[in-house]
Amino acid sequence: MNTKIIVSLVVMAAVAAVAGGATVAYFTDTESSTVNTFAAGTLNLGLDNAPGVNPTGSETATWVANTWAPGGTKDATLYVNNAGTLGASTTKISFDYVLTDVATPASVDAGTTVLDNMIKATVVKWNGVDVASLEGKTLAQLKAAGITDLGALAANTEHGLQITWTLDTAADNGIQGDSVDVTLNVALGQ
Ligand SMILES: [Ca+2]
Ligand SMILES: [Ca+2]
Repeated sequence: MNTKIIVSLVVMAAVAAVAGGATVAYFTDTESSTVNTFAAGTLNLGLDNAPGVNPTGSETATWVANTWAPGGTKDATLYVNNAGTLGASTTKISFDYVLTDVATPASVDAGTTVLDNMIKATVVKWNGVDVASLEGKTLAQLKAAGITDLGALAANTEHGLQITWTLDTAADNGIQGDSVDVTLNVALGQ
């Protein structure tokens, strides 16, 4: 290739570059996606002895029976409320208690039964449906059973946990004057 041809090619390339730069003028348009926000929801459990009050905290004294005798019953419903904005996939309950087992007075007939074996949950209903795995269990058996999952609880929803406690007619003088302080723990899980 001689010098003239090389010079001509360089000139042509330069002309092409100028011409090309002059002709690139495409339309464009730009938009933005804004206000993309992220906020955490809430999972807020509440318990109450009355329905429909949208509780958010704990409750006391749902089931109270004093001066109980064999055959006695106590029926009440604890209302379990998901006051949050997120649905719960699990509603887990467990029972615990402190037993005060006093000596039967010498002035009455002797006995051998113990109160936590004599108190039974004869009816257990969650949202009106029997919880077969818990019904008929004594307090001692309920504690030993550990955690029971009652299932989902949607946001802004309340279900009743009805329990009828019965003092077994098999109870004897061994429980006279004894008492038990029961705690029912309820936990919502996402
Ligand atoms: Ca709460
Ligand atoms: Ca006793």
